[in-house]
Amino acid sequence: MTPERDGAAPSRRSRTRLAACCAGLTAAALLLSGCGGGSSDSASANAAAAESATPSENMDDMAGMEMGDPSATPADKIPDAEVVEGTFKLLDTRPPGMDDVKGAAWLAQSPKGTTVTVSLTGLKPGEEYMSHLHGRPCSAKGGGEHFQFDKGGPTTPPNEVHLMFTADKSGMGKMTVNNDRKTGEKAVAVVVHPMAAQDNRIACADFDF
Ligand SMILES: [Cu+2]
Repeated sequence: MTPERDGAAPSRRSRTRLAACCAGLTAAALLLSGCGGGSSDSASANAAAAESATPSENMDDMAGMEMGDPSATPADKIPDAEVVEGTFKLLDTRPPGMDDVKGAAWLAQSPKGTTVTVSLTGLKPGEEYMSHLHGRPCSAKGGGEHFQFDKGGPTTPPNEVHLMFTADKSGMGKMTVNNDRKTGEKAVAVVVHPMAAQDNRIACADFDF
């Protein structure tokens, strides 16, 4: 065997590993990209991707994409942070059975970055939900597009702020997520969606900047 061939084998293996990794990322991106684009094709692709992946596969796909830590300090309890708050209001795009959803969201900014907390009641027990920071007020198409730190960049964390959570037996859901960067006053709203149908915006909260 020549030295060149010895060198070629490991590089083939790493290419294979890279391809597998990217396929996983694509699936995760599909799953996450939901509410911004808004075509029904993407909604059914999201639903299909969610159904075809087991929970543990989803976790693998999303490694490195922070979407919430239930034990993190909530945004309204961060010391020395500037905190704004918003109250969730129901949107006309909500799915049936979501008329009792209520809650609040907090956005805290400090030298360490941004912390967002959402807290809701009236959700369907055991169902999964997704919240994002959005770039427009709730009155403008229910929050408009997702807020992005780098506009036109990746539609996944950490370039966007996503919170994924499951409602408990009483229909309550609460989640906190941290991001190293500060949103300034550009992330003006937070929207909550059913995980499996992210085009259906349930409720939106405007922050009181
Ligand atoms: Cu959203």
